[in-house]
Amino acid sequence: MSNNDFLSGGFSPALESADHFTIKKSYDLFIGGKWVKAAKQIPTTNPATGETLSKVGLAGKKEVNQAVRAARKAYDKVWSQMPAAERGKYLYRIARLIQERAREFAVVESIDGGKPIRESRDIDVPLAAAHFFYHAGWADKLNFAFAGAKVAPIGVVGQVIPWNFPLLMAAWKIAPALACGNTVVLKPAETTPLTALKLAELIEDSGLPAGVINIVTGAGETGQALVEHPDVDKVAFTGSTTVGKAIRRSMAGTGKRFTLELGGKAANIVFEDAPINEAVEGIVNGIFFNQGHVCCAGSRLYVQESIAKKVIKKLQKRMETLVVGNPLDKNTDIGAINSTEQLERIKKLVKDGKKEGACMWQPSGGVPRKGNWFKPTLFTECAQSHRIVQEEIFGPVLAIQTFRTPQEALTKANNTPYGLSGGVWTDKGSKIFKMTAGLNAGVVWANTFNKFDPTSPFGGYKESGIGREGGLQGLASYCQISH
Ligand code: TAP
Repeated sequence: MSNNDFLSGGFSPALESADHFTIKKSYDLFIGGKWVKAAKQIPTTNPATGETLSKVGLAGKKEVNQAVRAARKAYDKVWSQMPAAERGKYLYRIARLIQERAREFAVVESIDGGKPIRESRDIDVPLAAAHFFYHAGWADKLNFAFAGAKVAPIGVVGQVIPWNFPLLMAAWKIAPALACGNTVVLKPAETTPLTALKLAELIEDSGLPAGVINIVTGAGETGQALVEHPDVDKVAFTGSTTVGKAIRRSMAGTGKRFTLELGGKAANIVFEDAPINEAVEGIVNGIFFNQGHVCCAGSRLYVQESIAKKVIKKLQKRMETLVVGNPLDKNTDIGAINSTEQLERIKKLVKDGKKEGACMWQPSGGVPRKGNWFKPTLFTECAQSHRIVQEEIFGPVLAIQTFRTPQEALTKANNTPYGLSGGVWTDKGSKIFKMTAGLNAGVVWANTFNKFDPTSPFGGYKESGIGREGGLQGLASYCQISH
């Protein structure tokens, strides 16, 4: 596929170069500081072109067992015994190495996952480094974090992550675990293993003691073998609600600690007194960031009736300018859909939206010929009962409804099995307080959307999961705290 097969929205292509690093033909598993062959391998592809990028190990029960044993040994003999300040130094080193190799990580993330280079370069990679920096600082200050308490690590942590923020999710999980003195076995998602494997190479370079971080690639069964392993003391899972529920069931009665970060269906609420142009940018960022493959995406828009027509018109005008195309092109706003399975799921839900009577609109621009693409899409005339309003689509699809009073907005926004995030746009501070207090969501943004920071706890209510990651609350979930 040539660059001309992609669209650049009328701009000349501005491609990020991909010639400053190599992706190996195949990768083994990273266990106990060594590269270990798996009995089988699976391919990972570029969703923008369909080409196979590499083959990675498919870890089975045997390899998962080997990784957990390596993590246990490293925990008992090295990591839990090491002075906390020394542990912190390793985290700082990893953070700096991520910064040094930021361009490589950004490009690999975009090639393997489909996200626009502007996002991987400006959000995923800097935030991944920030998570290591932040938690490095806490490593020798845990007694101040939880003043008056006795703080101890938990042990071996099994971590399973999804494909929408592969490197960031790895950092988000590994950094606090290590800072608190635990060792980890991490399972990246099947469709996006490459940045986790690049991270394993970086970990080797950092001189981190063998077995402190183990990375086992594979499929759902690999994740299952990890979370069900009897010698794992804590499970940290980010993924779908369906799998999260199955994991929780499997852990019942085992005494394992766990945090589950699951799906979402956030309400983004725009009042008539909101700064409309900024709100439109916030709506676009809320739903089209990372192709809508975002757990906290603002996928339900509630607009006050008096301004609904105006907002929808401005939104459509803005959507006409969004460039769908080559993830490596700096002009691109919306990259490739992560996998053909996810593309099929989005198409199916959009079809159901039309069938149920909602009214679909898409901008006039095209999408590239090959690869997995879906145009930014909005639906009006939606009802609360529609599938596109109730279910997580995890794609660039927005369902719009109107409201008249703040109470109506709250009632509609809270009418969901999820409770991860939400947004409020208004000029009035009092309305912000009323709405943020009334929304059943773990994170609520006011006059902005999709802002992340390692100091800020993130997590959901109801079917969006249990526990928090980030900030002091996230740190607490990786420690045993006794008074
Ligand atoms: P899942 O299908 O649930 O997969 C997540 C991870 O779990 C993948 O690594 C997957 O492996 C693995 N897995 C699959 N079956 C498993 C099992 N039975 N036991 C243990 N692990 C298993 O989710 P996804 O489609 O990758 O990710 C999208 C979902 O993640 C969305 O619902 C999204 O909202 C949620 N998400 C939530 C958050 C937060 S913070 N709440 C953040 C990001 C994403 P394979 O890849 O090999 O299937």
